[in-house]
Amino acid sequence: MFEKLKEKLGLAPKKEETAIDNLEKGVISGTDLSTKDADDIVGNLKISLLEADVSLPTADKISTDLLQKIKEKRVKLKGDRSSVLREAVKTTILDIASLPQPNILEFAQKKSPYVIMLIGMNGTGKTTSAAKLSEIFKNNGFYVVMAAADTFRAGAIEQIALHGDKLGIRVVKHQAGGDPAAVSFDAIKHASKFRKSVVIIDTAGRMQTNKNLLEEMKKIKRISNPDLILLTVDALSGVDALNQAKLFDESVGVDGYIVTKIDADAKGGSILTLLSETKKPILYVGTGQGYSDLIPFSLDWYLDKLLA
Ligand SMILES: Nc1nc2c(ncn2[C@@H]2O[C@H](COP(=O)(O)OP(=O)(O)OP(=O)(O)O)[C@@H](O)[C@H]2O)c(=O)[nH]1
Ligand SMILES: [Mg+2]
Repeated sequence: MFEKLKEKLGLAPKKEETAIDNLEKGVISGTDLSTKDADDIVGNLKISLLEADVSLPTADKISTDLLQKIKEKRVKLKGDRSSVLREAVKTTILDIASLPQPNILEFAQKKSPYVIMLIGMNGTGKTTSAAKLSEIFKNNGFYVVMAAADTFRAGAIEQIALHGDKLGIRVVKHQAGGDPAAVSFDAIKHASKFRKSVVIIDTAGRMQTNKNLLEEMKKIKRISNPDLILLTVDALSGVDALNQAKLFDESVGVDGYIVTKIDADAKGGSILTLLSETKKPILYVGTGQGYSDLIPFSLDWYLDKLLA
């Protein structure tokens, strides 16, 4: 997914001139970079960020801060130009998007059962992420229970039950069409019998317009009182990622994100937008369809890929 944004940022080898080529040329020719040159270069970079699905306010902030840094570092740019420039882009984004990175394995050590509720739009990867998270907790010595609280979509209960069978993880389920809050309640009750346990609640996918499902989600929250509510966001959703984050945060409250499908051909900008505009952490990223394809997010890792 990183190639496109990298290319847009002018950091991938490319035939045509990039913003960074232009910047380097200004320095190589020995002339100081004029204010207009720097403005042009950063202006191009801003367009590139927008094309890579970064939101306007975030692209604005990155551009303004980067311009400032380029001006400050003009003399040093005469040395190792590319690395100085990369560093400037990196520190600009770090300043804007760094957040403390919560470690949920540590949180779960302190409370049992530790309850995680997964919410999100249809098809964003809730059920798959529930299975992947279960595997992580199981491998760390927790007794894990998945609550099949998507009683709405046909086949959803069977889908999560199948994951449970494959992983050897207990799935608490009721009938299709049943009350998802009651399923969650039963899963928590079951997990309470174990000393070090985690409950992962898989909920039904919601469209922005579906008021009933939004109400149902609030009820699950009320009854199960989750320790952590994670929103799954499909990396391919681009600029809509922010709308989804706002909608779910307003309706039920979101503690952080799992950004899924970053192995697909996404542009990657939604990650920066989510971090800089909602100031909520991305806990994990989904990198494929296998159970082990969920890795803890780190901004350094993301930027290393982006700026490699
Ligand atoms: N490539 C890739 N595919 C993923 C990833 N996460 C989920 N998927 C796939 O996306 C599809 C939808 O995933 P689900 O987990 O069923 O999504 P959901 O949010 O539970 O969907 P609904 O319950 O219908 O709302 C499945 O085919 C998953 O295998 C990921 O990180 N990478
Ligand atoms: Mg699902």
